[in-house]
Amino acid sequence: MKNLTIKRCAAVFAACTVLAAALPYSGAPVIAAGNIISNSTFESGTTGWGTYKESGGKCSLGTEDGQLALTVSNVGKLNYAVQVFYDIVPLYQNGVYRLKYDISSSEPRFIEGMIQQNGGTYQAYTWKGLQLTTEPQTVDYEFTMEKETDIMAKLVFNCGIQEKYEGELPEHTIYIDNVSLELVDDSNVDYASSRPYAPSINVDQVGYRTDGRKKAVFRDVTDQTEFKVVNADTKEAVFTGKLENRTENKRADETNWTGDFSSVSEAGKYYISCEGLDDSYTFEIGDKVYSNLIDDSVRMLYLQRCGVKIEDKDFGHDACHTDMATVYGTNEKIDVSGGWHDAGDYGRYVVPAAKAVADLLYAYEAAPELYSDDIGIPESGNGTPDILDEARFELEWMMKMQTADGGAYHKVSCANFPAYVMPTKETAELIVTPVSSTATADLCASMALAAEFYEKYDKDFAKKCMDAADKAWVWLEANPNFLFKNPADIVTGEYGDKTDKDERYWAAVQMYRATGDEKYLSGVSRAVTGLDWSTVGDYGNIALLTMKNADKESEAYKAAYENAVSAVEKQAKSLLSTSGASPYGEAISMYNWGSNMTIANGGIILALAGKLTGEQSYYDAAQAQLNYLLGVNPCGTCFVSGYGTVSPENPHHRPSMAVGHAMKGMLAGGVNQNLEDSAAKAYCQDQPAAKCYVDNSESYSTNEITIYWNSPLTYLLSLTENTGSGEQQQSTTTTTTAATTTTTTTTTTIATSEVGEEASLYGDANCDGAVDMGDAVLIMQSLANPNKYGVNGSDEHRITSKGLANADVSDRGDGVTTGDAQAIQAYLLHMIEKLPR
Ligand code: G3I
Ligand code: 9MR
Ligand code: ZN
Repeated sequence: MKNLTIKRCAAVFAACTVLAAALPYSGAPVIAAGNIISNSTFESGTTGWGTYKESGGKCSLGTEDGQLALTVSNVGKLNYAVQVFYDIVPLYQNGVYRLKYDISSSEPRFIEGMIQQNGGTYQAYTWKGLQLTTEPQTVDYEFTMEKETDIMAKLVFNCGIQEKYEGELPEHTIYIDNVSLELVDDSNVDYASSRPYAPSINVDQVGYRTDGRKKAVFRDVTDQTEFKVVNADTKEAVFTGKLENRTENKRADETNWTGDFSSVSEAGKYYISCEGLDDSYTFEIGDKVYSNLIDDSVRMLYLQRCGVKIEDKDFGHDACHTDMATVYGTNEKIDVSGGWHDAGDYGRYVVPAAKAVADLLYAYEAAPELYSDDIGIPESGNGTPDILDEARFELEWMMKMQTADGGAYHKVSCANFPAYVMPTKETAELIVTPVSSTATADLCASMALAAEFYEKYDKDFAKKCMDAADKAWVWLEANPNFLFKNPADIVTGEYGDKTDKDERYWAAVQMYRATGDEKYLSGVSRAVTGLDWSTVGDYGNIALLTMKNADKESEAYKAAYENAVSAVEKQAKSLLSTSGASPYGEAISMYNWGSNMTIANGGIILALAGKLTGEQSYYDAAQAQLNYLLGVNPCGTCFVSGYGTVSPENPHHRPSMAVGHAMKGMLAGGVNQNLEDSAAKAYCQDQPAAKCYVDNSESYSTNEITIYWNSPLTYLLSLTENTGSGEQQQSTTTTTTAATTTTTTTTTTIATSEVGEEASLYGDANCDGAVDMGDAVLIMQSLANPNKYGVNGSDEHRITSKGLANADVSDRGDGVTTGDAQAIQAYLLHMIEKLPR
């Protein structure tokens, strides 16, 4: 209610101050001036202000005569049962602030006014008890921020019950106006200390496979042209490389160079140095650099288990969420115990569950040798690989989510998200929400897929999976679109969708793969795509690409297969070009919620295209996605907790928040340029798109974790195993003529079969009695990594002498070459009629 012009200027100035204050990476100092509160005089509503209610508190917020007006109809049972607040107030340690506001109440009463931590212990940085009367009083005082810098503190008025003062109160209104918070003295503020360190040389902090592509990304370069790879133990430089590909990286607002050191292949610990820049973090080169990560990426799911006692030194707890759940809108109670908590919250949702299970099963299929039976879950040592045991835990819960007529309930959770407590402390009523066609189709597909995998270990369970899939299919045929929307009184994860076409496609293909019955393909005309929770078509494509027992002569199969191949190749081409355009190699150009999943998913498609075409560039780009997740990114962070040098320490993950440190092996959601929570808004407002990430537990839109962000990481780790270029093993021919020097590394030949070995089935390189992609893959592996997959290699799945005879299908007699792998693919794609060609 003051001079409008002055107020407008103040608001603009305040907005600038917040912007400047929220610069985690920039070196510019913050100017101590202006009102930090942008909506301070309320002439245009309540923007920026909100209320919080709990424990019986009831209130509503509006404005009256240009003042903020909080009408409290019930003071509830706690002093903070009713709060009115202004979010995101940056307070710098040692800064001196002046806080000022006018306040009154229609009913005389005591309240508390403070600036507090938003999360954690909710400690107050400044606090005042206020005896309000109907006459406005001006509160005006200075305080020094003594605690560590908190860039997203909250100005809060506790308007709940005050037992020591008035206690219960009739309905009344509290008026606030002319709020101002200024940083009046920042001479003792060390702004730099509140910004995370931004390394100038970004490497994969977990490490690189010996035969893999190895790249580092540089920034802050002035006139340097070279870098060195240094052995961390001996401090000797083992390689000198050139800084290449200078790129203006607009998305990260920096200039980058890349350094390729793929030829360093000796196992060991290294770092990268470049004159004038800080050395990179130390990383490892080795054949098993990702082994622990693979195990932990799966074991994290064990720690997410619901409904059973969890054994773990840090994260163990008694069985949680064991009550019967109410079917929404009825009095019916059902048992839906089990399954994994979805994420940082404790909801359990069928749609993302299906993605997670599919990733695990296909991860296992892609590289079974990576998955042991001893990762430290209760089923370890039972003869079934732990990854299959873990997936089964989720599948058993999904079965409970199926109705008698085959539909799948969409989800089970409480009505609201819980406080930051361990799962046993969430004791509100569990509610099962209605059936959806997306959940049902996802359940159908994942059960049909699962049936294959458990056949070998537990026939009864495999049959149960198939029965569930059959039932779900019947429901799908009888029911058109049943898309899900959260009922108005349930606010937990929605996992809604615009269409169930892709889910139905996946279900149809997976039913065909499980049964061989072509009737399931009748509705499948073209391949659809997607590997996240809302679009799942590529799981159908993967089912076709990796199907072993198809009738290769069938027209229906051929059509579906070819569609799937071209859908995957088309995506891979575009991903390859996106990845190639970014110095950091990520195959995305927009960073949305869960971008790390999108990046892992892109890696999966790229690696599949590598397997289809044998083209190394696809494998390299797939590897680049993994490298991005593990440290080659503009945030200089390894996004998996507990791995690398710098990784998420404050994930939005309730068990981690309750215990006080991050659970290991969780992939954070990652960069999200849409700033969808208050921490992201506070810290990233002024950041370029590619740096909108903050390791703050309040940042659920950048720093949460989920089961279905971890699972594509596991799958990507599987698919990139043994896909290195094997540069050091490749035979390189250098032809020198007077005018030109050409280096060719394309055609590599390994030993021909032993003299006299006869082919038993042309193309069957792995001697499993069929000609399929596995044969082309083994040929490529044996060429890329002969020490492991060559005829004298160390791996139990290495090519045999008989396999070599079978494999030599192109230009017979020339030994086994990449041409043979290509010929097998051409045959599988029906481009050639028979083998040998
Ligand atoms: O895809 C669009 C893009 O086209 C658009 O340009 C952009 C601009 O806003 O938005 C993109 O959509 C985003 C979408 O995720 C992408 O999948 C939305 O902004 C974003 O709000 C949405 O976030 C979802 C979030 O729930 C909120 O609904 C996440 O995908 C989803 O993973 C997340 O899931 C939550 C559960 O609800 C509860 N449990 C935790 C879990 C993880 O945070
Ligand atoms: O904790 C919730 C997280 O798991 C979800 O992904 C996210 C988006 O749905 O929501 C989080 O809960 C927040 C809610 O949406 C808004 N109020 C603050 C909650 C954080 O506790
Ligand atoms: Zn639980």
